[in-house]
Amino acid sequence: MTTDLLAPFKLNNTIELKNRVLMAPLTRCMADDNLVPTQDMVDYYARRAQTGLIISEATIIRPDAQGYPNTPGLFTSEQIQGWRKVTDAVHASGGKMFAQLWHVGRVAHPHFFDGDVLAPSAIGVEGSVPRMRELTYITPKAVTIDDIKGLVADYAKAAENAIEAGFDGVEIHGANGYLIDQFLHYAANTRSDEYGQTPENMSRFALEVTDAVIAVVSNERTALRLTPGAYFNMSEDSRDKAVFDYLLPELEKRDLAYLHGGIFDDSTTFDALEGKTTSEFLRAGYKGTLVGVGSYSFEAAKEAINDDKFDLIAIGRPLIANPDYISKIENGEELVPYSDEMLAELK
Ligand code: FNR
Ligand code: 8K6
Repeated sequence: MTTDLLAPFKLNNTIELKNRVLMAPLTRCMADDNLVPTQDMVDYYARRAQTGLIISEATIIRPDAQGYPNTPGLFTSEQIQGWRKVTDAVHASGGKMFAQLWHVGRVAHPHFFDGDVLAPSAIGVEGSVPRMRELTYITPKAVTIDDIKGLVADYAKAAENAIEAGFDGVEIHGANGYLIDQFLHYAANTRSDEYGQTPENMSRFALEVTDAVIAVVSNERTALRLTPGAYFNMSEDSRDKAVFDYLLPELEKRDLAYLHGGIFDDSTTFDALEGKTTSEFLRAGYKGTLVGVGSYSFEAAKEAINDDKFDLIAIGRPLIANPDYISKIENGEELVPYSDEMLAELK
């Protein structure tokens, strides 16, 4: 029997999705100057409510989490009210939505806020802020234990704000070389205390954030995105695999809503992961609900899910190009191909 991706899927006792096709989190840099979602964002997300679950664009948990212009936040009452309009519109159109909670760590730039750029260790990234090339990245400050406690508390507060804003749950952004991922990779974490050096220590921050978020919104409304293979803002280290080998069974015990791989092309294999792709590696180490992502067509996703490679699919760029992706698939209509120029406007 083949699985129908367009049939409902029960995530857990709290959340049932109307189909297995998720909208991947997609940063669009279109919030207003107070980082509040706009009416264009309300309409953009509502148009995509046919997907089983919309994952919001990465949304910063506090000012020093920002590394790109006009990325929305979830730390002021104005931002919460702005998101409320988005979630109301998505719900009115029959959809569900999680907020992706974000801190970019060392990829932050002080152009956007007052204060230090924070990271596990004082190791900078090369390069500059996209679209603002004059802003080159700086060497971050290694966080103190007090900084870490504050960060964990602020992830939990942002999760609480997300529920107040009407989201059905949250996806913690632990992927793509941002703060949580910086703790998980040797290239960015050279700490000598209980947050560094061993897989257990390097996993501590990710697990503390996850547990703090679960404590306020419940495990059934908490998801996590991870990038075991370094590919963006990060370089590979052969020791990285051991960190994820420790982390994945720990996460399995938390019975999350789902675990999500963060990758642009899931055919990419990683030497540090014994030649596995992101979804192969996560599937081997984690038995809970897994979301696959990364350059999948609907047909390829159907095949992968039927081969039990993962349970749900997240679609990113094709959903930028086709707000009506689900009905096009249902009706066998041709999709509009994605192009980078489409990022200039919220359609
Ligand atoms: C992304 N991606 C991304 N990932 C994430 O975790 N948070 C984010 O905010 C963003 N933002 C973002 C913006 C843009 C313009 C692109 C193209 C991608 C990655 C995204 O969620 C997804 O993993 C990739 O796009 C691969 O999926 P597709 O597009 O091949 O279906
Ligand atoms: C202002 C620019 C918008 C910033 C978007 C940030 C979200 C991450 C998307 C960046 C794309 C990077 C692609 C890296 C692919 C590497 C493939 C090996």
